[in-house]
Formats: sequence, structure tokens, C-alpha cells
Amino acid sequence: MAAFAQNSWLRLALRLTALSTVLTSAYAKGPTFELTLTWDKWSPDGVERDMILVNGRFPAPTLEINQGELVEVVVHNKMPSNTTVHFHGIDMHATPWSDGVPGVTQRQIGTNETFHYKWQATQHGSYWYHAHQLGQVEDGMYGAIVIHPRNELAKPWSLISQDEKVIKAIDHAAKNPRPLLLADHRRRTADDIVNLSHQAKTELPCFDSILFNGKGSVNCIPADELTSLLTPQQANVLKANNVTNLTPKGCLPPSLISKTISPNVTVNMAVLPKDVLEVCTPSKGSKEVITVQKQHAGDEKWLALDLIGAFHLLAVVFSIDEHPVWVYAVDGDYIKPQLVHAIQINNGDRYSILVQLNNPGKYPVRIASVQNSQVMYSSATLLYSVDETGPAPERPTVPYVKNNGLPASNATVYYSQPKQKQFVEEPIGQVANQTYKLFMRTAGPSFSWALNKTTLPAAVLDHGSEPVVLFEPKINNLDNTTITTKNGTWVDLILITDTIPMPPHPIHKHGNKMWQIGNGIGPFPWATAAEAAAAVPQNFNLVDPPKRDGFVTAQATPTNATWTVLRYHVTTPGAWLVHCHVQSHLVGGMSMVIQDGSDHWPAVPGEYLKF
Ligand SMILES: *[C@@H]1O[C@H](CO)[C@@H](O)[C@H](O)[C@H]1NC(C)=O
Ligand SMILES: *[C@@H]1O[C@H](CO)[C@@H](O)[C@H](O)[C@H]1NC(C)=O
Ligand SMILES: *[C@@H]1O[C@H](CO)[C@@H](O)[C@H](O)[C@H]1NC(C)=O
Ligand SMILES: *[C@@H]1O[C@H](CO)[C@@H](O)[C@H](O)[C@H]1NC(C)=O
Ligand SMILES: *[C@@H]1O[C@H](CO)[C@@H](O)[C@H](O)[C@H]1NC(C)=O
Ligand SMILES: *[C@@H]1O[C@H](CO)[C@@H](O)[C@H](O)[C@H]1NC(C)=O
Ligand SMILES: *[C@@H]1O[C@H](CO)[C@@H](O)[C@H](O)[C@H]1NC(C)=O
Ligand SMILES: *[C@@H]1O[C@H](CO)[C@@H](O)[C@H](O)[C@H]1NC(C)=O
Ligand SMILES: *[C@@H]1O[C@H](CO)[C@@H](O)[C@H](O)[C@H]1NC(C)=O
Ligand SMILES: *[C@@H]1O[C@H](CO)[C@@H](O)[C@H](O)[C@H]1NC(C)=O
Ligand SMILES: *[C@@H]1O[C@H](CO)[C@@H](O)[C@H](O)[C@H]1NC(C)=O
Ligand SMILES: [Cu+2]
Repeated sequence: MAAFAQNSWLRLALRLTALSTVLTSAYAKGPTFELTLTWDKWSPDGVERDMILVNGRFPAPTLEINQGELVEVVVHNKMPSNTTVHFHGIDMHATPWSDGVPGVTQRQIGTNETFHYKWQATQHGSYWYHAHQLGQVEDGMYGAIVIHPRNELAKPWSLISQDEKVIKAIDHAAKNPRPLLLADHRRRTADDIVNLSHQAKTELPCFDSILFNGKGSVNCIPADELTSLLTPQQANVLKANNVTNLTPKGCLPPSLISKTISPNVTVNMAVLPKDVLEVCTPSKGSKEVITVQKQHAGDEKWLALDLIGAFHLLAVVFSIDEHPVWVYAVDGDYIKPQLVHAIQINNGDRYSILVQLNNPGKYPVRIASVQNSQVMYSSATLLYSVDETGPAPERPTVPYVKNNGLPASNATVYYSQPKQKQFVEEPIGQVANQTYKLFMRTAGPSFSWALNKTTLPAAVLDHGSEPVVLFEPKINNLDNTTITTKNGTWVDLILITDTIPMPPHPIHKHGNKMWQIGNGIGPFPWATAAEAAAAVPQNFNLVDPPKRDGFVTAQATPTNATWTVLRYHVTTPGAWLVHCHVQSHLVGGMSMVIQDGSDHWPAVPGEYLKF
């Protein structure tokens, strides 16, 4: 592979000069954020634990940026462990060394070391950032990114209302979106959970609380309510195994945890302390209140929220009682707005929504788990009033969604990804230059996962004894965990779940966004997407498919395999991770490295090479 020159120092020096010129001439100098990471005590849900604080707080501060700016994020690691910081969904155009993946784009940031991330905010909208070292995001290192769009950018407001006054109110709200970070949380550290899961030889898919912007409580759901919330699928699993109840935490009992994913592995559940899957100890933390103050009667009032799925495992359904919401952007990009009552949110997803505040009062903002392994729900509060009169008296409100994510009535409309139409359509390559079929698997125990039969555990990727891929790209693909592409080409990733049972996997690609051009139930007997599209055209959309930085593969059931075709354009040369965003799956090996644009491999600036 000639493109990876053995000695690229000269090329490097030449290109460095060119790059700095581009960066400084085209982009305004933007903000510098100083982030100091410490390992300290915090009580997000009323239970104190050790976790990562950023500038002394949890969650990490919101990074607010204007589109076009050059951003600098200075990370001071004052923790006993190493770390890195990833900017989720940011395209890192021309700055692949700031993507924050240990072993792939940089060396780990050791204790007392400082790393300077620098990137251009070419995009706009809702993004987020989080630690990418092992399971550290579970220890609380995550925060929101808001990139304000350029003023002249066309906005989709006229698809919501034709009334100038309403459009003005919407535009005003959308200029000040409020991030709502949604996450599942445990009292045990990520390291502790990994250790226990290795000892027990199983994944541990059970959480203590749901947090809204870092706040929540441990709610123990009574046994009869848990039973009433079982979905038909959960009820079937219990029935098939002669089990009557979920555990008091709302989780599948220890006897079933591994059985549903790795049926042939002998587990050792006896090593697990009872709080991990079974015993629920209630605890009260604070509740997030989204307050909109002092409205003036007659004013058109709107609220913009950036919903961020900072989940480690759970997938959830979001809703606000008695308030339909307009989804106007997905993963940062404007879409043709959809008016819905409920939105399913998966790990890493962002939904930007507009809420019309037309009935002052106090409303639950609901989250319900739709993960088979755990029944769980929680709420924040939306509070708004008129003038100085204060909030309306409290009254019971009507939910759109039940506490298991199923619709409360047949009138409930859910956000539809298949119907997602980008506000700005881009031409999509009609034929892929390369096709990679990836077979998603467990590899032995249920904590061990493979994106293409072969696992790439985070601990292997991060261990520091191999060269950083961006600095020394791999010449061969013999490890089954590396894909190499040429710049400007169109690439298909065909994700195939042909072993069962197989839970859904939210697959996230670093470096740039992808289009989901096809998906289906059953085997994928074709060699390419083109062959498949000729055979089952109804399963493909090559005209106006949804665009995102992560797509979820469908669950495979005992009778149905599934397939998903993701297409992307190689525009940003560099080493990018593609992985499942479920933390235990990422840590357990469900990732691959894509060497995009091998024929235009970026020259890494000396300060990053030396770090
Ligand atoms: C932590 O990072 C430092 C600096 O990059 C490296 O030398 C060390 O091996 C890393 N430690 C572990 C446990 O990976
Ligand atoms: C980090 O800095 C602190 C304060 O200066 C010092 O006490 C500690 O020993 C340092 N740790 C390492 C691993 O360098
Ligand atoms: C987890 O296991 C590793 C390796 O045995 C050990 O170094 C570490 O201290 C353990 N962590 C916890 C929280 O038990
Ligand atoms: C469940 O109970 C029935 C009747 O006692 C028995 O036939 C079946 O084998 C049991 N299934 C399992 C998975 O234990
Ligand atoms: C488990 O073992 C059975 C019987 O040997 C086999 O048919 C099945 O494919 C195995 N399942 C998995 C997920 O390996
Ligand atoms: C919706 O539910 C109502 C009340 O339960 C019922 O009368 C109606 O037929 C349902 N509509 C549809 C389309 O299922
Ligand atoms: C990619 O495929 C398109 C369409 O078949 C073709 O025109 C183009 O030359 C290919 N590019 C490369 C680099 O092979
Ligand atoms: C790659 O996959 C093939 C086929 O499954 C397997 O035989 C081979 O051992 C794998 N290579 C590595 C390095 O794991
Ligand atoms: C995926 O695995 C298959 C078989 O295990 C192997 O033939 C193929 O090369 C792998 N794909 C990549 C992109 O490594
Ligand atoms: C890579 O390809 C894209 C799309 O064709 C192009 O815009 C970009 O300039 C290329 N990058 C390099 C470094 O050649
Ligand atoms: C799954 O497979 C079953 C049995 O083959 C079939 O009846 C069902 O329609 C399939 N489900 C979907 C969503 O295609
Ligand atoms: Cu996964």
C-alpha cells in the first residue's frame, strides 16, 4: 500500500504548513474551554460514589460554540487513571488527531498531563462529548455541545408555521436551546462492573437510576407494578423459563441474564453482590426542573430542548405530558419537522425539539426504558407560568406513553426514523465503491462482543503498546478489525445479525455521518447493496434516506435475522472508530477501526505525534 509512505516526514512538514494556513484563514478563533478532570465524590441520585468531576461538577459543562469557530478544549487530567475525550458527531475535518480515541487517534492522557484538542465547528446543532477510555463515560465524564448555526443558514421554521409571529418566537427559542442529558446511572464504578462481569462471566445490564442533566433518584417499583409493565416480549421470556417475577430492581433474574444472550456459557452468578441485579434500595436525589419564567399573556412562547441520549445501555421513550413536540433536528442536522408525542432515544442519539408552551402549569417530562433487560422509568418537570401570577395549581396530567414505553392510547404518535427527511438533501452515491459485510456476534461470554466475528476490546485498543493507528496506519487487514478506504469513495457497511438472540446495537461511526439506505428482516444472501436493492427494492431508499452519526440495528429473534445497510462518503481522511455505543459492548470488543482516505493520509502535527 504505497499511500502509507514508510517515511512521511517531508510530506508531513509540507502539509502542516498548508494546513495551518487553511485553519487560520477560513475560521474565526473561537472559545477555549479548560476542563479539569478529577476523581471525586458526587451524589447524582442521592447515593454518594466516586466519579469523574469536570471543573468540580457533574455533568461536565456545556460547550457553547458558534458555527465556523475554531475551538480549543484543554483537558487537564488530575485523576489517578488515564483518559481521553471524544467529541461525538463532530466531523473533525482536517483535525483527526483531536477525535479522542486512545490507540486510534492519540496516546492516553496520563495523570497530571494536559492535552489540547483543537477542531473546527463546521457543523451546527446538538452534539456531545464524553470520555473514550474504557468505560469512563459511565463514571460521569459527559457533557453537551451546542453549536449555534450561522445567521444566514436556512431554517425549517416555515414548515411548522406560516405565521411570522410564531416563526419569530420559534427562531428565538431555537437560538437558545437547552440541553437535556439523559443517562442511566449506577452506584458502582465502571471498573468495578467490568471486574464483576468478568468474574461472573456475564454482562450486567442493570442500573440504579435515570438521570436528567445529572439529577435523579433511585425509585424502587413495587412488584405488582413491575408485572403490569412487562412488555409481551418480556412476559414471554419469563414464561418460557418458568420465572414469575423480575427482580426488585426491575431486572431479569440472574438465572436469565446471560441465558438470553450467551446461552451456552457457564456463568457464576454467586460471586455477584445482591445489589448488582436484585436488591433495590430507594434513595432520593434532586429532580431536574425545566423552568420557563414570566410569559406575557398573548405571546407565542416556545421552548427548544436538545435531547441527548447519554445512555450506557438503556434505550428509552421520551415524552412530555399534554405537549406534542416538533422534532426539527436529528444528530445536529435540520430535518423536515415531525410533530410527535413520543421519541425513542438510543445511545448517542440527539433530537432537537420545539415545545409550544400554551397551557401554563407543571408537567412530567417522562423517560421509560424499552430495554428488555430492565423495567425502569423516571421523570423531570416542565414548569411554566404566565406573568407574575405564578404556576397554575397542580393537577393530574395525561401521559402519552406508559411507563414501559408502549403507547398510552392508539392516538400516540412516535417519531419515525424511516420518515425522517433531511431539510437539506445531499446527493448520495448510487453505487458503492466498497462493500463490507460485518457479522455482529457475541464471542463467548455475554460481556464479549464482536462487530465482525473478531473482538477488539477497548483494553486491547487502549493498552499503549501498539502504535497509534493515525500515526502508523496498519498495512494489512489480517486481524479482521480494520477497514481501509480511499478518499472520495462511497462505502457500504452491511451490518448482519445472523446469530440469535441478538439485542439491538446502536452503531456509531466517528469522522462523518452516514445514511441508512436499506434494512430488512431475514438473511442477507446478496453480495452487495446493489444486488439487494434489485431483489427487494421496497427495503431501500437511495433518494432521501435518513442521515445520522449512529444507527441502531434491529433485534434478531429466534426466527428472524436482520440486516442494515449504512452508506457513507469518505471525505475526511483519518483513523476512525466504528463501534456499538452500548458501553459494555464497546468495552467488550464491538468495534473496528476504519482507515478512511488511505491515499490522502493526514500528516499529524508534531505536538500530537510527540504527546
Ligand atoms: C497511561 O498513559 C501513559 C501516558 O500515555 C502511559 O505511559 C501508560 O502506559 C498508561 N497506563 C495504562 C495503565 O494504560
Ligand atoms: C500529580 O500531581 C500531584 C500534585 O502535584 C502529585 O501529588 C502527584 O504525585 C502527581 N502524580 C503523578 C502520577 O505524577
Ligand atoms: C479491577 O480489576 C483490576 C485487575 O484485577 C484491578 O487492578 C482493579 O483494582 C479492580 N478494580 C476494582 C474497582 O475492583
Ligand atoms: C417449565 O415448566 C414446565 C412444566 O413444569 C416444564 O415442562 C419445562 O421444561 C420448564 N421449562 C424450563 C425452561 O425450565
Ligand atoms: C448453543 O449450543 C447449541 C447446541 O450445541 C447450538 O445449537 C447453538 O447454536 C449454540 N448457541 C450459541 C449462541 O452459540
Ligand atoms: C382507538 O381507541 C379507541 C378507544 O379505545 C377505539 O374506539 C378506536 O377504534 C381505536 N382506533 C384505532 C384506529 O384502533
Ligand atoms: C466509485 O464508484 C463510482 C460509481 O461506480 C465510480 O464512478 C468511481 O470512479 C469510483 N471511484 C473509485 C475511486 O473507484
Ligand atoms: C479472521 O477471521 C477468520 C475467519 O473467521 C479467522 O479464521 C481468523 O482467525 C481471524 N483472524 C484473526 C486475526 O482473528
Ligand atoms: C470480517 O470477517 C470475515 C470472516 O470472519 C472476513 O473474511 C472479513 O475479511 C472481515 N472483514 C473485515 C472488514 O475485516
Ligand atoms: C477527500 O475527498 C473529499 C470529497 O471528495 C474532498 O472534499 C477532500 O478535499 C479530500 N481530502 C483530501 C485530503 O484530499
Ligand atoms: C419473523 O419470522 C416469523 C416466522 O418466520 C414471521 O412470521 C414474522 O413475520 C417475521 N417478522 C418480521 C418482522 O418479518
Ligand atoms: Cu451493542
